[in-house]
Amino acid sequence: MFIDNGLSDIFRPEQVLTDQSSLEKYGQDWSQVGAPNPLAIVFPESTEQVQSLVKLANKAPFSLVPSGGRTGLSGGAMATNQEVVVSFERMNKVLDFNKVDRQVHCQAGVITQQLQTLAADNQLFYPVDFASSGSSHIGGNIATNAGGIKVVRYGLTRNWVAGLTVVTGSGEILDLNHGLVKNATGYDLRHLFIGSEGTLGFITEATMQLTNPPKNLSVMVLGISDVASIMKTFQALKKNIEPTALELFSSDSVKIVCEHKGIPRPFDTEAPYYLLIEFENDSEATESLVLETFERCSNEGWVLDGVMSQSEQQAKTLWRLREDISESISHYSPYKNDLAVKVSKIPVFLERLDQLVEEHYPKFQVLWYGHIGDGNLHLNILKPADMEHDVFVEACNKVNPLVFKLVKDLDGSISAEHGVGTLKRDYLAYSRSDSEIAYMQSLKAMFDPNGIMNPGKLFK
Ligand code: S2G
Ligand code: ZN
Repeated sequence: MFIDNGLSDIFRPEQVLTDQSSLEKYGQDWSQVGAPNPLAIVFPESTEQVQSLVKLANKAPFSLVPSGGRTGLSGGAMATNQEVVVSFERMNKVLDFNKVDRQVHCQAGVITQQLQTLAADNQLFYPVDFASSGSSHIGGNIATNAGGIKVVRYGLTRNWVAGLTVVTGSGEILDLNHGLVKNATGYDLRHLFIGSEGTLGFITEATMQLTNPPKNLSVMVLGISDVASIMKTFQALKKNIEPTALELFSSDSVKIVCEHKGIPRPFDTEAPYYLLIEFENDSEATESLVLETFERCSNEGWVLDGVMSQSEQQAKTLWRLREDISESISHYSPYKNDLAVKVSKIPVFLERLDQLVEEHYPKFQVLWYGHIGDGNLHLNILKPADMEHDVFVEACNKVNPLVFKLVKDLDGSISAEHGVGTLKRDYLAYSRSDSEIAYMQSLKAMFDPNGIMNPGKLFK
């Protein structure tokens, strides 16, 4: 039975949903870890309404789970314990676009692709992009510091947040940095909320920075002969071009995507690994440099074959080999690792991970793909069709300590871009020291003294 808890004093009836299908839809994210069990879903229309809700939640009390596009993969937007889910679907307005500052001031519920299109319509570019950009919200991208496929050239969401309006867990509205390029007036609180996964308060509005679009992009896909040749080829290319994207994917990923999506293989040669390089093909000189490098890498035996896009359409089709992996493997209910090490440590990381996977995942199909240019690898273990999901997850969890120990030994991160949520919460110590975790918990207590903000995420 739904207890109003005072929500009707803040929201109109159509802004509060309690029907079973809405509770299920809004009470989970793409991680689907645990069963959605929220108390209600509310749809605020302003920062002030979010503030009234937070004040009420501190009094009632009840917990709050922020909900954007719900494309998260670590359980950050799951509501499994009678929390009130706060969806930003109704806060989806662009509030201002300033051509001089090249900034967009928008509400948190603006879809990432909407921002990308607004930028393009004004001959500008919003450079954070990933497969889920058609449904993810800017607010959620900021709360998880989303990365994606252009990080190697443009950095993460954090680099593009010029200002934030937040409501803290104690119900205070903070207007942070006001879009300023320079502002040396103490701690930059904006950067605490970026990547906070809704545990400190709500992001209700953002001022996003835009930039000049890249020119004349070409995409090259290379078949790579073995793990050691991946970074040798990458280094050889990096000497001559500043890629806008550098992605790795394994042979099985190509097979599954081409079969699932009915798209052509990049070339006939089968290779164990593939590198996708996107770059600004802005002159004949650049093109011939790239082709010379391709020749040299082939002569070294690092590259087995390759193709360079001759049109925008062909570039898009080559990108699908990488961008369609996630969706093409979802029916295998993959066990996802999202690991990162410094780029200089990728060779030793891949080599030692390869041995570890061989030894400990023998019967499982393992897909390697990810943003190798940022040192970020998504190691996805596919569930055998005849294996119970829980048994499979259990078997994968068992290997985590070995995988995370390897990452820790290399000063890497057990969650490069998907966040901690609940899935990586118990492994935080592999990437953060006890003192760091203690400081983070003190910050959480300061911004959210009653612990109503997204409880159980990041920390127990
Ligand atoms: C990617 C998307 C989610 C996943 O493809 O880069 O971040 O791991 C991922 O499938
Ligand atoms: Zn990724």
